[in-house]
Amino acid sequence: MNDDPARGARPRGVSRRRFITGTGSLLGSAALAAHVIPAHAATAAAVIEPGAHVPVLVIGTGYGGSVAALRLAQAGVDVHMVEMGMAWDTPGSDGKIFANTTSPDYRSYWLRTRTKQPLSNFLGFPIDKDVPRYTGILDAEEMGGIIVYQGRGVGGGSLVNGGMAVTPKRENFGAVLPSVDADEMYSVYYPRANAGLGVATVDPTWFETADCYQYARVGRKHAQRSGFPFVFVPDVYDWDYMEQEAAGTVPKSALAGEILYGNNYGKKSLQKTYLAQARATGRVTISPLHKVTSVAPATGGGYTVVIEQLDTVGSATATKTVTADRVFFAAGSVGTSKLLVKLKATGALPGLNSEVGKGWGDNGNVMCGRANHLWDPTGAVQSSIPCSGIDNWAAGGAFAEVAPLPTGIETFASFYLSITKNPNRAQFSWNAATGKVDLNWQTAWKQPSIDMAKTIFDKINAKEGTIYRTDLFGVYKIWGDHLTYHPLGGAVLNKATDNYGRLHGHPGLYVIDGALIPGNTSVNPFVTITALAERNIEAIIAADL
Ligand code: FAE
Repeated sequence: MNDDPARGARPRGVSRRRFITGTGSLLGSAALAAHVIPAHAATAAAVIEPGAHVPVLVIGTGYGGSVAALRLAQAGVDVHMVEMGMAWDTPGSDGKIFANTTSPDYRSYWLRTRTKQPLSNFLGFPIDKDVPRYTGILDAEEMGGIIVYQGRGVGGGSLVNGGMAVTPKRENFGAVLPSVDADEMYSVYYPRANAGLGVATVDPTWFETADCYQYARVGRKHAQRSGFPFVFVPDVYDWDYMEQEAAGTVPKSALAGEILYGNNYGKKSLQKTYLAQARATGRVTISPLHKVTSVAPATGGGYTVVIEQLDTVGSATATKTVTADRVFFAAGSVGTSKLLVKLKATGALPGLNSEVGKGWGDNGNVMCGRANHLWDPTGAVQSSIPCSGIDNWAAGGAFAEVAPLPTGIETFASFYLSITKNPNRAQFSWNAATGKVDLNWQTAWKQPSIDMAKTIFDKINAKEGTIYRTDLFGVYKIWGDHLTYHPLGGAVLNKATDNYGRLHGHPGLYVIDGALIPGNTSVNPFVTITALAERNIEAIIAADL
């Protein structure tokens, strides 16, 4: 019997004591995975009934869906939101709703029996481990040549993301959304989105002395010594709360390494902002653990929507058919694109045009680490919330987040997630043989991203006399080029839809999420997704309802 909680993940040749006191927190403890799983983790909310008729049905509860629900409800329209993930409002047997990044357990992954951690290795050793299959919070969806990480649950990506809330530079906006009036976006909708999301920046004075941002100060020093502009990046984390975490007066979240599998305190996810406001109108209800599988015109007007109710191992326990006068696709870039491509190909929505499924990009995401000298420690306790970046977009096509490596030990590593101007775009298509939707992205298409990231890090390494880490993504592998956190496109604005997200061919169907954005935002995407949704829903409410 395995009575050693760390045994499953412990690298060979590392003593048990060193493993637990050292890298143990990163590698995780199988003990947590053995937690008793609550039988009924879904809330007994007012879930949708078979045969129901709703004025508006929103598929998904991420940024686009939450904006749509709030603004429609404020305009007096009743909205029902359908979310395939869990409600994430009930603590597990450890008293916490969310699992720690350093110790993934049953709550951490969407229907996987083994974790798929973005940093798959540490000190060259693989760190993934077995977990019980469960409707967990992070989906590592394998789409052929790329793993697309997405949040699952009420709040969508806001549950798992770093909260970095970045408005693109005005001069880059024309390339992001060419058909949208930039003046309007920068004077009305970006400010509205930032206010609705609760965006703020770290106090620069506190930043200078906070132990948990030593890694960011080292990142700044290295960037500036190589002549790169270093910028503070706003976030939706409650910065006052983080200062209290550092002072030891409140339970820790960012300073306990929480992020990838949810933050128990401090982060203003959509559950605390747009969705809280939406629910407060009394007009918005949500069905968690409900997955939309079909939308088709109903006889007599509106749409027939087929929904599977899921249990926590992902099996359908009921199939419900409802009708909706209008349907908003807000299932995220991948979720919305997959649904629309399937519905067009199978004849459910024959009027959709041939742009559906096209224009998908990865926001140019690529990761890397650098090995610093012993006189440049990055800190044992690192805030899991990034607060800064290196801007080389204009000269080299890369904007790099100075990211944490919250292992709980000193690693002497600097870690970065770069967003790059990768020009490659992929397409979703229906595979009749498998009955699934494929994406034709190829791993080799990340090479431009690597080249652009190198414009920053080759120079810094040369200046500092340092080298790339080769132990984070495999054995002797420098680049994390197998994944994206930022899927965008697949139902591009003004192509698959009109200039406000109305799907061509089927009046009353709308796209209102990251699927509208053609593959890249030049920075982290959720502020742009939110601002575009604010713009579009305002026009839709004024003209269509
Ligand atoms: P999204 O938030 O993905 O919501 C879609 C929702 O629809 C999800 O809850 C799905 O479970 C649900 N859904 C899908 N299909 C169905 C269906 N058939 N039926 C019912 N429900 C369905 O969409 N962005 C930033 O700007 N800053 C960051 O710091 C940042 N960090 C990130 C870190 C990680 C690890 C990840 C994964 C993402 C990060 N992102 C970040 C990206 C950001 O979260 C993402 O762009 C947005 O969440 C996308 O918003 P959408 O509204 O498009």
